[in-house]
Amino acid sequence: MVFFSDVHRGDNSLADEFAHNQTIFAYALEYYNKLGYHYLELGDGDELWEYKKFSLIRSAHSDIFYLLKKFYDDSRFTYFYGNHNMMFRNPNKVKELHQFYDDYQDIETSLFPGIKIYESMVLKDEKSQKEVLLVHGHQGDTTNDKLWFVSSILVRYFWRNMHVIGLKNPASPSKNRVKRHKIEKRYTKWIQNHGVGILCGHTHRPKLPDAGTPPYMNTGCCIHPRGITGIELINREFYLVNWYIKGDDFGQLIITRKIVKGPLKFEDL
Ligand SMILES: [Mn+2]
Repeated sequence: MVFFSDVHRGDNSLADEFAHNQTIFAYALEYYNKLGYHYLELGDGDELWEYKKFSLIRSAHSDIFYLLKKFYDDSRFTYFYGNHNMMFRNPNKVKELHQFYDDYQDIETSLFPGIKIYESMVLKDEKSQKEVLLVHGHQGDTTNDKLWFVSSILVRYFWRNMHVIGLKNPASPSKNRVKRHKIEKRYTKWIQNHGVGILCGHTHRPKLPDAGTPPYMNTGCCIHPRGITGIELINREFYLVNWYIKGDDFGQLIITRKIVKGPLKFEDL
């Protein structure tokens, strides 16, 4: 399995914070698809606060959706919603994911027919009986959970324009360290109260814990200035990975994958 979250796919304009990483993300998806991974996207995959219509995002990143469709058609794609794509709680809105208009062929064609949108899921290891809650993570953050509608309007009409001129929202947990720590503390408390680990996104801060500490894992995001981060689960072991562009010995740019931390065994959670 591979987990990414907070891809924030947008319209490929200057306001699209994912645009500069799309080549890296597409290459990573190709890698995971070839190796038969199941891709779980833990929320905020599509940036519906800034762009109301999913069709705009679909056509701006058609190469990415072409790859995602390969996973989906092979039952290896699971879509969770986060605060930025919470609109997909509405079954009518989900229909926008079922098909799209193919400009080249001039026809409506299927994308993710019958897709199910999840808020959360529990991943249970049969051998150790340990459990991990898969969820986006805004549930531990009031402004982004209960007040999501107000925040979404602010983002659509104010912050989107600010992004174009290079300014970021300082109150967003992804940009604010104090807020991020507060949310991380809440996750840890929840883990201790429930005896279940958490694997989420939302804060944009990647995290793989040490064995014996509270099992709080975070994928990080795909809009970082230098590459994307995610979590792989291979043979009951978790790895935190980073994909980025670097120069090789000949000065040619290559996309590369680095294990930042791990392995962390399921039984050590
Ligand atoms: Mn979020």
